[in-house]
Amino acid sequence: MPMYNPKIESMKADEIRKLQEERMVKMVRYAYERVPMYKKRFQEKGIGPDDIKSLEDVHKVPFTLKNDLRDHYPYGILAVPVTEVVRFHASSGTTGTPTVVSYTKHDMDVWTNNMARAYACAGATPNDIVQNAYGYGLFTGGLGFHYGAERLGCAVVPTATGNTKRQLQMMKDFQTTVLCCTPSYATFLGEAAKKAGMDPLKDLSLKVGMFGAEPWSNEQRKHIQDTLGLRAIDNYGMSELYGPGVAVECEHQNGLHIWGDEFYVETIDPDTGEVLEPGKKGEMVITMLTREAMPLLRYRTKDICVINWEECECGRSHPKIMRITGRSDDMLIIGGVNVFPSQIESVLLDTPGIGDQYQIIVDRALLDSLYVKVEVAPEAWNAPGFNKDALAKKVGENLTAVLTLRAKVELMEPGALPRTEGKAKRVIDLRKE
Ligand code: DLL
Repeated sequence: MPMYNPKIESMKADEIRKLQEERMVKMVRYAYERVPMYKKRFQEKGIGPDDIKSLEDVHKVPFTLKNDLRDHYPYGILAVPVTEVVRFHASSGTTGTPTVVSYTKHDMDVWTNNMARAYACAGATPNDIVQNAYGYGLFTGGLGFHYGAERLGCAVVPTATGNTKRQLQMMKDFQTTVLCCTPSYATFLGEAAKKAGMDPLKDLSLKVGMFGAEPWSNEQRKHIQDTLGLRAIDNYGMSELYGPGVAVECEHQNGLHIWGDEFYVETIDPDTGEVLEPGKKGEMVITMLTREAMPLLRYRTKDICVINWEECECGRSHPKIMRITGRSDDMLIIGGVNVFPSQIESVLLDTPGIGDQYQIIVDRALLDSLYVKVEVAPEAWNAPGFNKDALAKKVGENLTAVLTLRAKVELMEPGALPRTEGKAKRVIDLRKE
């Protein structure tokens, strides 16, 4: 498959390392000089930018955490005047405060190029018709996949998420060849097509699926490929790292190429912070090498994976990350939306009449919705005129407002949820195989 930028994509590993080293040294100085948080962190460690002379020194650089973004909400990590920002996106923080990310014109260009590379890597060409069923808005999926496809020269159909019937109709009528959405929505689309009497293998023209934003398995991949008749490609990214387009599989579907000229990737032991050898499973830590608006040094993604520097059959020598196998924190991804149990808890605690015992149930059958069982506070339960349905509706609305996710709420009598002697089991994730 032709590369979008062969000069960069076919660089050899040692050339990539050299470029990474030059860019890393520059980026550390840039962040130190422009972001007070970084200057403070370096000074606390008793080091300065001069101590980072090569990639061997990177382990000395302090980590950045999601909470740092929350603590500096909204503009604290900006390294440029806000007038140079051309785009903001935001994703869920671990509590109510969102994580804001910002982009200069240069950053938008890098992101869009990364996405164009991703499409070409997956096997898309300028002749393709791309149906983009990721959410448009603050979530980076919609606009990221949109502009990347345009840059490659494809025709984009910006359907966004939902409205499945219309989605399928357009896919058929427009003869869509590339589908972009979460793997769970791809599965749902396949089932919905069959229910509507369509034979996706005959009626649709799909060739490539650009799937990501949530964990998925090889079995799920096989099922989607067999149902929709396309090559299902894994796409990894996160809002803090521009959005999608950080790493993508090629036609060999054997690990995701992470663009080494833009991202310096390490894996660490999540407990000790110690850097691990390539090939050892650990938490992925990424430094963006040319980000202008919001430099992030050694950002702890909390995603668990393995790095592999072996050259791929496709001719790319950029490092690969093998499929994400989990997270080192408790973040859940429901229908592509990131949810922290702590956010759910704070909504429940803030709703008058609600007790302090709850359970979060996540199941594939519920697709993109959340199911919460929660006890009513005894005073409210016993109050004359207590209206259970009205309270359940209120809790559901509050959860949806904060999480941007449909929520089904079941109110329980005080004491009805099981008590455990140890840690309460708050999350029941029925999706885990
Ligand atoms: O999910 C960006 C994106 C959009 C990626 C569309 C791919 C496609 P966030 O909402 O910030 O950004 O969520 C980032 O989602 O830390 C992972 O835990 C998870 N994630 C993303 N892609 C994958 C994947 C977007 N391919 C968080 N496999 C990340 C497993 C993934 N987990």
